[in-house]
Amino acid sequence: MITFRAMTILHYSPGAASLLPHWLLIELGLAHELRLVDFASKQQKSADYLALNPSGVVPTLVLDGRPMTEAAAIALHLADSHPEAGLIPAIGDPARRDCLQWMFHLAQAVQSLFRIWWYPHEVAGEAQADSARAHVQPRIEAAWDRIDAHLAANGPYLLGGAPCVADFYLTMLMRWSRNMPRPATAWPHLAAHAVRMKARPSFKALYAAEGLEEWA
Ligand SMILES: N[C@@H](CCC(=O)N[C@@H](CS)C(=O)NCC(=O)O)C(=O)O
Repeated sequence: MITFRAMTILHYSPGAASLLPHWLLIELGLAHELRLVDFASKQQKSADYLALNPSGVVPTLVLDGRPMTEAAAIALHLADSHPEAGLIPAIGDPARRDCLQWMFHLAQAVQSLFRIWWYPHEVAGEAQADSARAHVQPRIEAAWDRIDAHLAANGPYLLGGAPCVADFYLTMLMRWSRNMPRPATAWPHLAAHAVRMKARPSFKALYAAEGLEEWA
């Protein structure tokens, strides 16, 4: 087990991909300091921040003086470092492969679609931004179809009866869809999953810490 000695620092922006590691830090009861990255002034592209996170995005988690990037990787690391919390099955447990599969699926097949939804000009240019969004919307909805069907058959959580780290990730991604034409909560099993995850005390603490109100 890894011991967190030096102050753990999370560079974040409210509601952004940093929400996942932030939520887990709270859920796991780990002391941490929050540092706001000001998107309005493009602080995420400043030389100081790029030295921590060359992609110029949040989150960055500084652990023992070393920066770590990529929300899904940070989440897995936090879950693995605190096995007592039961947020990831142990090596050798067959359920671990399902957890890893969901984490990579959410990162690769869902979060990446949201990147297009939020930043359509990156893939299609400013002139084609609306078209890129129109193309990505049904792909996000297809992802909800698939996960909702999985929860219907195997839920209420992704691995069955108890939440794992991927359920926290799923909740963050569902939250991002809240203003889309068909938010994730239009799917019944996803909606029930969101209600369960939002009932956790750590979710309320997360919202208070990030100053969030919508989708409470
Ligand atoms: N693959 C990265 C993506 C993170 C990401 O896209 N973060 C967004 C907020 S949700 C960001 O920092 N956007 C600011 C920008 O791209 O300038 C991760 O999962 O950590």
